[in-house]
Amino acid sequence: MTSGRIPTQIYHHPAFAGHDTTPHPENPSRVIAIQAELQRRRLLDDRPAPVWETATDEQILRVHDASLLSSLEQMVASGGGAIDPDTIVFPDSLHVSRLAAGAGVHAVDAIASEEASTAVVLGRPPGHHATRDRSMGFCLLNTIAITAAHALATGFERIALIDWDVHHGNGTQDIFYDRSDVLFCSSHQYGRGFFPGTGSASERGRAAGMGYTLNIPLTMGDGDSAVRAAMEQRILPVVRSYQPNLILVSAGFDAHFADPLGGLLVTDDGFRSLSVHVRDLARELTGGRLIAVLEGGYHPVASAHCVADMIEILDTPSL
Ligand code: Q9C
Ligand code: ZN
Repeated sequence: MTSGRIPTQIYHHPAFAGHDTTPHPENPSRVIAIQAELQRRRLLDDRPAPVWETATDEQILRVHDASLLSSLEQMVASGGGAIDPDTIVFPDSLHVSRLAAGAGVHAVDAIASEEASTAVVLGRPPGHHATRDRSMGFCLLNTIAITAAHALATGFERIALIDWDVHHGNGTQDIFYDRSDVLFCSSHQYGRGFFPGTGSASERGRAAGMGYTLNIPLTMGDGDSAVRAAMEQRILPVVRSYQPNLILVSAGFDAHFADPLGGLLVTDDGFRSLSVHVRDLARELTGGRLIAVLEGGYHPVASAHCVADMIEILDTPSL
C-alpha cells in the first residue's frame, strides 16, 4: 500500500457467494476466486473494511419501476424462479442484489464525505443489463445505475460512466438515455446476434440526453489494440470535455481472451491499461473520485487476476 494516499475502499462480503446459480456461468466461484487472489496478494491486509447496508426501496426506485421491485419481492417470497432462461432468482437473490447496490451507495457517501476517493464494489449478481422495468442478462437490480442516481441525489452534478464489460450496458443506457447529467460510454462486442444486441454507434441519446450516450461497437476477435483505441481515441476525449465530478466504471472482465462467453481477446495487460486510463482520468478531472463496480467476467481465475491488478493500479500514485 502506498503512503499518503487513502487506499481504495473494497466492498466484498461473504453474502456475495450466495445467489447460488451453479452451474450457471454467473455463479459464486467468481467472487470466491477474486477473494482468494486478493488474499494471496495481501491486498486486504491493513485495509479498513467498510460496513454498509442493503439499498433501500427509495434508492432502488430512483432508477427502477416499482413493478420490477415488487415482482422480485414476490418471486423470492414464493421460493424463487426464472425471469428468463439466463436470469434466475433464488430466495436470497434480492437481499444479495440489494447488498451490491447498497455498497455502491455507501461508496458514494464515503467519497462525498472524503473518507475515500476510490472504491471497488465486488458484488454479484451484475447489474448493467437491468433496465428501468426489466431484470435480464443475469442482472436483477442495476447496481451502477443505483450508484449513479445516489451520486446525483448527493450533489454530484455530472457523472461519467464508463462500461468496458464485453456486453453492451443496455440497462444503464436505458435508464439515463434522455438525461445529460450521466454521460454513458460503452465499448462492447457487437454483431452476429451477440447479447444483448443493442449498442450501435447510432444510439447517442434522446431529447436532453442527445449526445450523452457514446457507444463503441467492436467486432468478435478484436483485442487489446481495439479496446485501447476505444478508450484513448473515443472515450477519454469525450469525458474530458464533459468535465464530470465523479467517474463510475462498469468493470466487467468478460472481454478477456479466456472468457467463455465473450469473443474479444483482451489480455491482462490490456485490462491493466484500461485501469491506468480511468485512474489517471479521475485524477485529472475529479480529484481521483472513482467507483468501479464488477459486472461480468466468467473465467473466475482470469477475472480475479484482472480485479487484483485494477486494485493495485488504483492504489498506486501516477508516474
Ligand atoms: N441465451 C453480463 O455479463 N447470454 N451478462 C445470452 C442467449 C447472456 C451477460 C445467451 C449474457 C449476459 C453482466
Ligand atoms: Zn458481460
